[in-house]
Amino acid sequence: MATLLVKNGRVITADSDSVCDILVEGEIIVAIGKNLSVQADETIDATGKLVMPGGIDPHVHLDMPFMGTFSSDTHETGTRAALHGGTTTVIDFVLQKQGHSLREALTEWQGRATGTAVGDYSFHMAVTDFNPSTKEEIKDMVVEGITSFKTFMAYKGALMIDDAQMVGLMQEVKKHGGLVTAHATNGDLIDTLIAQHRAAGKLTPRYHYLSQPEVTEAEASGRFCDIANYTGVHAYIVHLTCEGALNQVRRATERNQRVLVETCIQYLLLDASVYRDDFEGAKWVMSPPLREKKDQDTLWAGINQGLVQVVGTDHCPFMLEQKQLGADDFSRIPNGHPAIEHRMELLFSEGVMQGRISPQKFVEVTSTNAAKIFGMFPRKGTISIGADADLVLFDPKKKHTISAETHHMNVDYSAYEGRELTGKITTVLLRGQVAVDAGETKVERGYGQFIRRGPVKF
Ligand code: DUC
Ligand code: ZN
Ligand code: ZN
Ligand code: ZN
Repeated sequence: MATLLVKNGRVITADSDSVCDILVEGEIIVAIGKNLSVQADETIDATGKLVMPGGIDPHVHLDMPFMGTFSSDTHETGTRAALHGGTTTVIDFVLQKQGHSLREALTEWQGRATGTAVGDYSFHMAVTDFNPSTKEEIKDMVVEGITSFKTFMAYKGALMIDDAQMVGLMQEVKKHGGLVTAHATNGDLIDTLIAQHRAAGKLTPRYHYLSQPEVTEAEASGRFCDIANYTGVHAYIVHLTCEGALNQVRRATERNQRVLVETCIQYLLLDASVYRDDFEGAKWVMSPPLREKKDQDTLWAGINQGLVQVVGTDHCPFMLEQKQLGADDFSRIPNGHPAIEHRMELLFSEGVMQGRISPQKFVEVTSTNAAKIFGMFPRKGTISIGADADLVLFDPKKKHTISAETHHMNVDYSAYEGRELTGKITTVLLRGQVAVDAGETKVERGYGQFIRRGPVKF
């Protein structure tokens, strides 16, 4: 089997930081040590670079039917862009159609991703209609390696489940050792505010934001924690954005409950000042919306306090023409923004280089914690003997600027246009193959594999 030696890099994992060599054989790491005296088929000199585990983005929506259109990155373009940004594994959401089975939805998503994904991927199952027949399918999904079940507490009529379904789902998932995750916002409250704004002729992107105030998220987050506590299931809140919601998680810890929390890069770096009465703000129309400076401070602190374990993206890109579906009505703007490619470099530059988080915390929240929570550890999420050789080589000094002109995502704008970053990914390995080097993709469509997952190990 072919061997590859990554020499002399500063190797950073969630629990170590030292200059050493990594020997890869085939897809797997087989040795780690200082000055390994081996003759490999290929050697990469990583002197002066950081070498970190390939990123895991556990929150992406690729080729997803949503709000009358499809998110614009396919499994091919989305995973390729992810690789350019050091993310070697993504977890995408399969959406059950209400009135239909989980199996049908899974088959549909497998049809889109199999043989097209460039990077590794897995699926969460979004249960949008929990009933006696879907209840029977939960164990089948676990057998398929799909151990996390997503719920929407909003988007009534399309995706939302009620509390009765929530409790039933949690009880069933608990039996099979799985995890229940939630888009935790109060759908009824949001729908009421949207209707009030529309009735008053308030139709610009700013009213998207004003229809989802902090209370809509804090209330649902608290309710989700409470029901999860009652059932005892492993629980995880996706894209948590604000102080009010994180305080509900903090409250849960006071009764010795642990609720796992993901935030997304945009909630750390961008704020609600982008929502004005012109249409430009549509670029950042997402749910939940961007929040305030005080919420950013809460989230950075939450990461260092261990209350926030994961930084994902909720990558859900739409072309500007698709955003135009809501030109006359904010409630029809497809929700979502593109970020899959820049999560790691943004977090490194704004987090590590600005002294807000340590390099090891960076590895935890971009990779290791997601691998543990979503049942892929230690195959993914670390640099250890026997793990997949998913490695990111990072030049911490190199400066560059984000632009839609140069990104790889299939979307015609950047949510971070013109932002200057310090630190650039130079080489990415996925299962022992050089997947990206000096800005060029080195693996083909179809190289990405479906990753079967096990129970929570966090
Ligand atoms: N929020 C978004 O912004 N897009 C996709 C789905 C979601 O919950
Ligand atoms: Zn059907
Ligand atoms: Zn969501
Ligand atoms: Zn999402």
